Amino acid sequence: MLQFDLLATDSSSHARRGQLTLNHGVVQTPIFMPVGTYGTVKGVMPRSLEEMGAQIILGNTFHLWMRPGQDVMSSFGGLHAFEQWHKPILTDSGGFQVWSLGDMRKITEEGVHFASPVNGDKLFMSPEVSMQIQTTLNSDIAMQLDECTPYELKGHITTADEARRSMEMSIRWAKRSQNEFHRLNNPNALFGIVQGGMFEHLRQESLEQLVELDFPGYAVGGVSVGEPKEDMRRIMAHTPHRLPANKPRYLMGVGTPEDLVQGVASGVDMFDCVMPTRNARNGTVFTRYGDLKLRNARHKQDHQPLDTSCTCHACAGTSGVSWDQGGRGGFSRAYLHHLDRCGEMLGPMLTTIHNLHYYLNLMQDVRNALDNNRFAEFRQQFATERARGV
Ligand code: PRF
Ligand code: ZN
Repeated sequence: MLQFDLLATDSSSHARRGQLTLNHGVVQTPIFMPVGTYGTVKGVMPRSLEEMGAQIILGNTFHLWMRPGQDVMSSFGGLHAFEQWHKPILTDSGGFQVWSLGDMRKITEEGVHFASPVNGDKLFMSPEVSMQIQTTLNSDIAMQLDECTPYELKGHITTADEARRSMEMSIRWAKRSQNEFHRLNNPNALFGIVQGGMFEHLRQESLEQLVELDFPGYAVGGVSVGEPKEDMRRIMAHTPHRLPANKPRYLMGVGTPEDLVQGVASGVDMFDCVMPTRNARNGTVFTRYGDLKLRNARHKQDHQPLDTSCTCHACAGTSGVSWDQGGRGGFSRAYLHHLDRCGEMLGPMLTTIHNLHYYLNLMQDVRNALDNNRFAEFRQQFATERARGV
């Protein structure tokens, strides 16, 4: 089941404020979804995710199929009980992950043949298999199996002909995914995925054919796959707002804070990206005033928190009052720099909490701006503050 209610629309852009009701709860949109590939948002306890205001997280069909496998997932009745997260979950279909295997796989009309990266076993992923696994996982939102059209392969930039063939196969896989999803009586919601590479006319064809299949929600895939930023912006400006207004729109694997705000303005309701969690583990931190490289020696003696305006547990400690608002501050840049130098696990745990809090809070600010009819003003201020520098 899925219900989507549009609460407000912005007059200066395609931005919308909405509410998504799923089997495991209600999600306020626009929303960022933390990535939990292996059934864990790396280094973060579910209770911390809740504290940060996470409403829905991602899981990965491909990874959970490799390990622990379908039998274990089935014995738990799905992913929620297994990973102890009781709010909504969206699972990606495996299309993108299989694609990332490179030379280890062979894609045919029937599906994808590949060797397990875990033990070398010969495996086969088809739209039907993906739906069977996602049904076992009991995710609130399942994704169709698609082929993520690459931007370039070994120096060759994908042509319109190649992008068309790939997009047309994804449409056939959308139908097969939908048939299998219904055959299995899956009680959740299945999203279709628009492909078409960097070509607007192919994106248009893809979305029209998917809309005919009447999915309860739609994703835009095949962006942020190594293309120049201007290509990504071009597709973002073209596709999302052309999808049905009464259904949720999800931009897959995007992006920076600026991309998210741009995405909202383009009419996107849902985002996921490994950037906040992965960058946290590499010592790159997002703040209101720009990005901060924790490994830089200039932080060695800095007593300020990562983000002086932030109320996360890392920046504000248990008080929840930011440094700028007169709080005593939480963990200092100096301390986090030290933890990183020593390879201590608390370091990435705290930077991950901060980065996710930043992304989730950014979307909360976006929702507040939309509720109060001042999204244009918000965008301006956001851009100015982010450009200031930490
Ligand atoms: N397809 C699927 N998952 C994805 C993508 C896609 O195109 C992307 C592209 N950015 C991220 N994750 N199934
Ligand atoms: Zn913080």
